[in-house]
Amino acid sequence: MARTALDEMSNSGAFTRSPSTFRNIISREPGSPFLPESGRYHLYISYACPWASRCLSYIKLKGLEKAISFTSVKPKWERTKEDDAHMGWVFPASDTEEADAETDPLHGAKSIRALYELASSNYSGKYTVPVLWDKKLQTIVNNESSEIIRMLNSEFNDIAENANLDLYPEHLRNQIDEVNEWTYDAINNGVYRCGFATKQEPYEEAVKKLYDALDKCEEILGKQRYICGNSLTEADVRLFVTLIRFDEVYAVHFKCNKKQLREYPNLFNYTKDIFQFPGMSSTVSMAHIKKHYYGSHPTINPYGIIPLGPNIDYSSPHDRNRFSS
Ligand SMILES: N[C@@H](CCC(=O)N[C@@H](CS)C(=O)NCC(=O)O)C(=O)O
Repeated sequence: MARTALDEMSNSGAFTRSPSTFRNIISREPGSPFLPESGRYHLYISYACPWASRCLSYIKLKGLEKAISFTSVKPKWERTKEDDAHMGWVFPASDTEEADAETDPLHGAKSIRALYELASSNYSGKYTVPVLWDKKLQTIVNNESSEIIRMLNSEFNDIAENANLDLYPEHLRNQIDEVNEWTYDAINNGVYRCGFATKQEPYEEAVKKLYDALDKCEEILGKQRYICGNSLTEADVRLFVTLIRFDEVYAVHFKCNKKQLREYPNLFNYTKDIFQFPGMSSTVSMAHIKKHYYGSHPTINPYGIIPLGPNIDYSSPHDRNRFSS
């Protein structure tokens, strides 16, 4: 049976995310089957999805828009086939049906599921975004955002407009890896573990871990501009995609309401700072984000009502210039 994240609940009531399956690597190494050629790859995203938004952020930050095309699906999950009950990401029927969503320019596919079925006849995992598609070999290169961003950072520098921006510099690698480990577990995936828990205990465990980690970030960000020092790194992009969704969605939909993000002065200003980094605001569609979460998880929000607030203006002034960068 076709699965979604809503099926990844253990008997203990805890949400357990399964690993991604397409794990090919684009590399500049001679002889690599996936060379970083301009125009060869296409990134399928949903503006709603934090993992896909990481990848889109890299396209914008590295200046790869001319080299790598991208398409966003519609925000709300729909039936992906008439003859089964699977709900997932679908493309609009026309480019005018939904703002910021487009038809599939490569195959005219109806759904992300259809792309996985084109790439593999016996795929049995979830039909997730992001999907990095190879137009040359007609297959999925990789569907794991943490790996896609590494490739976008380092392998396309011959064609990237901002080749000098290195978000995973050699001297910070250990620190970035260490921060990623606890922020992924407690924050990026942590909000899902709060929201998708079906029993009180795993929910409380996830909430505790989440707020301990947010408190830790708040403290670090009281001393420096970014999470690994005074320059923007991969660890910031990874944190940002969750923080920008926090008050508008996770605080309500995923019951992460012990504290709102805007009650943390450093974290809140930091989120604004990254939002205002050139290119970043174009990766955020709050309309898609809200439509997706509130509309696609009927077990959590059966009537699909979208709360009207809080409508935070992330382009308003922040105080992060007090640190050098
Ligand atoms: N490990 C993946 C996770 C991607 C993921 O979970 N994407 C969600 C959207 S936020 C998805 O497409 N879910 C589809 C489903 O659960 O059926 C990554 O980081 O790339």
